[in-house]
Amino acid sequence: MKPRIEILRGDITKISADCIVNAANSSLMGGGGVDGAIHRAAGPMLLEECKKIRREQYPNGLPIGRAVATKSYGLAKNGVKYIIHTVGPRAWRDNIELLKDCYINSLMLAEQLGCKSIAFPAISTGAYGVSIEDSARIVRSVLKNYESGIIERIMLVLWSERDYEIYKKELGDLS
Ligand code: AR6
Repeated sequence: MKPRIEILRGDITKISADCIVNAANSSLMGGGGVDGAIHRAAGPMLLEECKKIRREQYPNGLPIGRAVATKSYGLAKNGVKYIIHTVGPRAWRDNIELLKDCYINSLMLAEQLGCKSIAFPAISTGAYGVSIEDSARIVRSVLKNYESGIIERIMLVLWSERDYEIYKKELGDLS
């Protein structure tokens, strides 16, 4: 089954979905941008769970392209069950095609968790410097043939009007 793809403008911490994806860094200790917004909305228990993941699973940090899930804490009020944390590539030093892995591994993890809906921010397009055009192209390559027995809705949440317009132009035919 092909999931419904929705392109939305707004704040991912206000979205209702079974899981939302965080554009984290490999330390998993929080930061600015969407990561900061998610940690603020979820509350301090999220950082505690991230510290445990670092200790028990990723002492050297979460590698680029990989994904891990935590509970949603304060975001449960939106109906969010899980937060999936993934680390995007940095435009100035990594292969930006690794962004594909962020989306694929987040989708696979969401399926394993039984999520019917998932919301993504435009990973790597803020502090990590990937252009929104490259992001739209890479997300398109992942989603155009994506099918799932579990995920029914994929939301792509863009913060700025410009990013939203570019996604609409590049991915609108999939939605
Ligand atoms: N909802 C949806 N999208 C948002 C929100 C929000 N509340 N806030 C920002 N964006 P960034 P990155 C957009 O910088 O490039 C952090 O410090 C933003 O406009 O959050 O992957 C981490 O800790 C942009 O389009 O993530 C890492 O150190 C997109 O989200 C580093 O930044 C991603 O921007 C990760 O950088």
